[in-house]
Amino acid sequence: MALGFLSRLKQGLARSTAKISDSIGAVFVKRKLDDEALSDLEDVLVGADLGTAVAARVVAEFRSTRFGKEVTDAEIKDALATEIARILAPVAQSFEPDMALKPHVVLMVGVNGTGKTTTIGKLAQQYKEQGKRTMMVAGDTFRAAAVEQLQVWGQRTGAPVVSGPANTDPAGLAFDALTRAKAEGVDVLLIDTAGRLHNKTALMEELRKIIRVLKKQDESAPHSIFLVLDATTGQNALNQVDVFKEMVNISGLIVTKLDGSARGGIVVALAEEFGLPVHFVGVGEQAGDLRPFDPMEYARGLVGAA
Ligand SMILES: Nc1nc2c(ncn2[C@@H]2O[C@H](COP(=O)(O)OP(=O)(O)OP(=O)(O)O)[C@@H](O)[C@H]2O)c(=O)[nH]1
Ligand SMILES: [Mg+2]
Repeated sequence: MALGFLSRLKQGLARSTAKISDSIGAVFVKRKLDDEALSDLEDVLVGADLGTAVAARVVAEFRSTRFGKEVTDAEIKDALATEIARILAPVAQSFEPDMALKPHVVLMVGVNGTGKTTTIGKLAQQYKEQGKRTMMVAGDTFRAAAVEQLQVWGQRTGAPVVSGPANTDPAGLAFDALTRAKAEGVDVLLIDTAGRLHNKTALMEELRKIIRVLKKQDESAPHSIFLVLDATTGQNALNQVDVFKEMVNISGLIVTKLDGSARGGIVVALAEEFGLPVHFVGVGEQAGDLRPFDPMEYARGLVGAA
């Protein structure tokens, strides 16, 4: 049976929730919010990957509004969810392709294994269900398996996959795909890229070349560049944003594998540090497990607020 929107996210976040919720439960069994309790709370938040800046701010907020009062763990969770949702609200921007562009060109970038190819497949599936026409580009021409992986999604969704022989220039592939997408009236062109090349400079050159070549045909392309981050890497995701921001103009983030991780708090740290839009979160391997990002729902799910 298909799980509803909320239960799916909740189930996905279960590990993060248990970690935060249990720690708060242990710290706040009806007690006064004093220095020691606040310090314990800060430890819980840092331990849950929210980042030291967020943890300090949340604790300062609690100090100014509730210091010396008796609090229950439920009250703490409620207040915490509200605080976290406030941090997340500005970055929670759902993504809708601009149907007037024909095609809206999306470049998917990120370190290897974060979920770029899977995310492209999930998006193709969702767009198919919405009656949008999608085309995928197997821009990771390094690995044969990468092309096959995309072709599986192509078969599932009926969306054409543009690919070339091994080691084809991905920029040329992207250029040809854009020509074809325009001719065929495609709504969304999803371009996959390699996560790993021999070094950072090579990867940067490759990504920049894809962008340069797309612009020859359409000055405004790519219209979106999504950086895909794997939540299980925790704080390392912050470094990846730094690295990729130097290479290309990231328009938004997608955070995957929240289901396999106790590090859902990383989304809060990302929001605080970069303020980049978070368009989707991945909570599983099925197409339906790529969810738009709702700040209050996420915050309540994360801390285990009822
Ligand atoms: N549990 C879980 N697994 C995911 C999620 N997103 C992707 N995966 C899995 O993560 C693995 C890597 O995903 P890929 O899509 O191949 O990652 P990639 O970024 O394309 O990797 P490279 O092509 O090697 O750069 C696959 O086994 C996916 O099924 C998610 O949200 N949850
Ligand atoms: Mg891939």
